[in-house]
Amino acid sequence: MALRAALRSKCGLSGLLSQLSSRSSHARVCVSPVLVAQQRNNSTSSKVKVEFDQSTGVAVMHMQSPPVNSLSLDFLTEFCINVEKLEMDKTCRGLIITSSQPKVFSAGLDIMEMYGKSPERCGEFWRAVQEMWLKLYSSDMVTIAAINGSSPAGGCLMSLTCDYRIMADNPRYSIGLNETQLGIVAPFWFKDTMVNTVGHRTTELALELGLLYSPSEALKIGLVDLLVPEDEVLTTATKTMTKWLAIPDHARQITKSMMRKPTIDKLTSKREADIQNFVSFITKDSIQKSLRMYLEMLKKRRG
Ligand code: CO8
Repeated sequence: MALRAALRSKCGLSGLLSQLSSRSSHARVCVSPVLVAQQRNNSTSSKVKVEFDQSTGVAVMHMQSPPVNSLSLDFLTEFCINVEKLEMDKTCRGLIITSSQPKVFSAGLDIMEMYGKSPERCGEFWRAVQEMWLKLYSSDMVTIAAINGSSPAGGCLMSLTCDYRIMADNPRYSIGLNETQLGIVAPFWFKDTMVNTVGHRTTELALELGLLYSPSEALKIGLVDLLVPEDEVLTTATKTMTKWLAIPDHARQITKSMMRKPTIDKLTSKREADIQNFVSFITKDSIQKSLRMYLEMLKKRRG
């Protein structure tokens, strides 16, 4: 609950984290600073596991929320806390995001968070989705998505916020913003992130048709940057990270900000209105009906 309250409050996670780090400052007097940093950033919460290698400055975040790493409010809260912790630790320069679940990177937003929930709860959920996007899209760290499974909708969005995307070359996997297939509409900042990656026309087709691309199709349109055999996704991400970290941080960070700031500012300035839009859209009877049908289709497909 304290974590969720932090997400809602004005000073947000930074406030909570600075409280936490000031609480632990006594411990640092008698313990090696390297050990403290490692302890601080190697964490296993129930849905996210972080391994931080102090010697390389690279953290690997494993999403481990069965069965499909869907982005629930609890998941997003833990995820954001962990990203912010790494962001605040200036010895952490790179973040690789991957999945511990077989066959799935992330199934996107948890549909159960949008179905049959109160407007207040929907608003809280949407703020957490925005927070995840803002944290990742504006991160000073080099971020690489090691996409070792399917990555529809919000999973694709999470990948798109990264600086580089490496996907498993397995034709059974797919990636894309398929919202229209659920009868819902990707908001403007999902659209903007996709446009910034693959261009306007490709995004228009992709979003209107709710297209899910195979890895080779995704590579062709630039939705991912590299395909590798499934068992090489993480090692390739680690090698790629070394290349990116050879660029001086300040130059890369300023360049990243120059490319992304207008898109980030657009959501920041319209954040409350975007939450209101989401809540009034998602709670409509017709949209709830579409979501119910989609959930039933998912279950039937399984059976
Ligand atoms: N949320 C909640 N539960 C899910 C989700 C999800 N996104 N995806 C799958 N599940 C559930 C399934 O219902 C199933 O549950 P159960 O075990 O109770 O039957 C379980 O997870 C396992 O699913 P599968 O058997 O389908 O697993 P597979 O390994 O065969 O397939 C896939 C994995 C490919 C990820 C597949 O589950 C799938 O396609 N899922 C749907 C993905 C999807 O369409 N996500 C869209 C979410 S919407 C979004 O992210 C952006 C919304 C923007 C909102 C804008 C509004 C204005």
